[in-house]
Parts: sequence; C-alpha cells; structure tokens
Amino acid sequence: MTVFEGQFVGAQSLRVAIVVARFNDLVTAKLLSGCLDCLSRHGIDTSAASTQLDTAWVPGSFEIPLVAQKLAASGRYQVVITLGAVIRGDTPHFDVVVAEVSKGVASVSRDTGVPVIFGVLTTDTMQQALERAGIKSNLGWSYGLQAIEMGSLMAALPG
Ligand code: INI
Repeated sequence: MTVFEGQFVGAQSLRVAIVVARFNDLVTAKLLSGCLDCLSRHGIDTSAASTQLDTAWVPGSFEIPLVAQKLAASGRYQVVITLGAVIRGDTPHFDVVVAEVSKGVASVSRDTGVPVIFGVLTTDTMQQALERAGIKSNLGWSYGLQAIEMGSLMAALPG
C-alpha cells in the first residue's frame, strides 16, 4: 500500500500564481501578505524579481475563476492560490458572488488538473473578515501552506 502525502519541504522549486481580488482590499491585502510570508518562509522567492511567483489582481471575487483558469491552463504553475473577501452586509449580491466564485474555482481545478486553493473568505461582517485576515489569525498563511501541500501531493501522485 502506498500512502500519498504532500510535504512542506522542497517547496523551493514550486511555481505559484496568486489571484487576489481588490474588492475589500483592506482584507485581501492582509491575506496576501500572510500568504507571501508563509511561502517565503518555506523557501519560495517572493521578491519582485521572483521567477517562481506571479500575482494577478482582479476587480472582485466574481472575476477570480476566469483569471485562475488562464493561469492554471498556462502550464507554468503547479498551484494557484485565490484570495478574496465576500462580505454579506445587506446585499443579496453576496449569494451570487459566493456561488460563482466557489463553483468556478472548483471547476478550474478539476478542468485543468492544477490545484486551486480556495482562499475566499465568506463572512457576515467586515469585523469577522478582518479577524480572519490578521486581527486574530491570518488565513492567508494557511492558504499558502495548503498550496505547498497540494503542489507536493500532486507531484507525488502517479500519472
Ligand atoms: N466582490 C467581492 O470580492 N466581495 C464582495 O463582498 C462583493 N460584494 O459584496 O458585492 C464583490 N462584488 C463585486 C464582484 O465580485 C464583481 O467584481 C463585480 O460584480 C463586477 O463583475
């Protein structure tokens, strides 16, 4: 029996793309910095001159799947991380955006075979989003870790 598991060492060679939404950028910029901190501490070059990490900004979470799709299909990256913050507030727009981005990200991953990390916060309030983006913990860090694990796991799987 073989047990497949992703590793957290050896990430130095991983090529990563991050798609991040500008909407609610008070939150998403914090997620991005937490994510970059994680990647950097695992040996990934996150400097401006990096050839293994690229970042694409999109207007809002609704636009994430299209750009994630193009990056994943490029063959250049072993993993794509998506970062966004959809906050319910008083608008029914919330349900539309959440449905599209969650289904879209899942489809991109399955269609391309490239793992796409779902780093889109869905909360009722801005306070809850900020708590998950640094006030209490920074989930951006966790998304970076999950990206490393999935990149490694996919490379270890047969086929
Ligand atoms: N986009 C978000 O990323 N978060 C939100 O909370 C949000 N709300 O609530 O409207 C949001 N809307 C913009 C949307 O993602 C698109 O950018 C826009 O509809 C243009 O296509």
